[in-house]
Amino acid sequence: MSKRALITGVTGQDGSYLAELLIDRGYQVHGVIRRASTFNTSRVDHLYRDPHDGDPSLVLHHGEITDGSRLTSLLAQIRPDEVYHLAAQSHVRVSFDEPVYTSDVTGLGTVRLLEAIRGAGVDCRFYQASSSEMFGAAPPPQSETTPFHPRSPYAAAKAYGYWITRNYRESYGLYAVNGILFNHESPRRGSTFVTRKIAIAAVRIKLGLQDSVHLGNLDAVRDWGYAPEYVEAMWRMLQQDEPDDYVVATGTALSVRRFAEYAFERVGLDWREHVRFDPRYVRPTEVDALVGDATKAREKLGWTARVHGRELANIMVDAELSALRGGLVEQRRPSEPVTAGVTEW
Ligand code: NAP
Ligand code: G4F
Repeated sequence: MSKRALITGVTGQDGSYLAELLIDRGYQVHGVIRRASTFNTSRVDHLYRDPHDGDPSLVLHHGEITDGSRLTSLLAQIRPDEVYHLAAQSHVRVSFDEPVYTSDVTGLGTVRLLEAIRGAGVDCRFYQASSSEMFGAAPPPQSETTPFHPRSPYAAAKAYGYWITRNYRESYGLYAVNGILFNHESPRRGSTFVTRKIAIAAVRIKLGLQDSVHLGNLDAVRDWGYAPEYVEAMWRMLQQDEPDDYVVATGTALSVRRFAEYAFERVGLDWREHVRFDPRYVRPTEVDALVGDATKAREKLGWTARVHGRELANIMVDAELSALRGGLVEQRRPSEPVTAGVTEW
């Protein structure tokens, strides 16, 4: 019998890489997707097999993280060995516009899923997608012992998710872990996160499809890693003898400005000629610097990051170039409104 894993947020960047990894390791993966009027499975379509051709390795179920009764019925039906809780309203800037919704999905979503596990009486291991954003104003380097100081509704919601996960571990003996992941990116990153926004813009400018890109705070420092490596760390956390919490990071500090420099250099351009400032992208409170100390993950999980700053920028720009040349990337400008009045952060 193959192991069964349940992934919430399977249609997201991390969910898609994690599904690939688990299927490669012989798991049957069950993914929760939201019903939408348009297709939202593009990141996992390549993993889908027609169920008429045999037992599928990826099974998708409709579900909403705000719907506790649905989560309980899914748990009871699937009875997974491992649950990876990745679903979230994951955009920090958007969380300032939608603080209550973000708290509901990103914060309370975690306790709904934990209660569903208890309610369905399933014996499984649980991974919570915690975030370096929880450290917020705490100065780097940040490790598992650094106190949290959240600087956004998103970060406050993730801090709740972190503590409720620990509480279920301590109260009920659930094998529940927090992966405190620092920023990780890839060609599958949502196009409104800054690295992907920059990579898309650099390529489109190079190809003459747009002239400039508008950004906010260029001084912010992040520790950017490569998403496929980070899902390996998630899996390792659930294979240990005892549940624990881990920081996952590269340890390399890079500013937004420097990332833009690398991305534009990759296509032979000078970022200073194309990047414009737009105050709309400045946040009410900013997280100035996140740089992780992943010593514990290295020592206990045997995990270290291999891809760092410039190489990551190259991977993302190269992917954008080949996708655009292959006609796979949408043509609209990433920094302009999708529909009138809605800012694409
Ligand atoms: P992402 O690309 O934004 O994916 C988020 C996923 O959650 C998507 O599948 C989305 O579905 C789903 N989702 C959102 N709201 C939902 C709801 N109400 N019910 C059910 N599903 C819902 O995020 P990611 O970058 O893969 O990150 C995965 C997780 O790790 C998130 O919890 C994020 O907060 C956390 N995290 C990410 C990073 C990072 O740097 N990437 C770092 C630390 C922590 P749709 O496709 O339908 O929108
Ligand atoms: O790419 P970002 O939107 O990522 P942010 O806010 O660091 O959050 C991401 O990483 C977290 C882990 O630390 C995750 F938990 C979270 O889910 C998400 O994946 O912004 C990075 C930095 C910020 O300082 C922002 O102010 O880039 C700055 N920035 C400057 N101009 C911009 C822009 N960010 C965006 N999204 N768009 C801009 O135009």
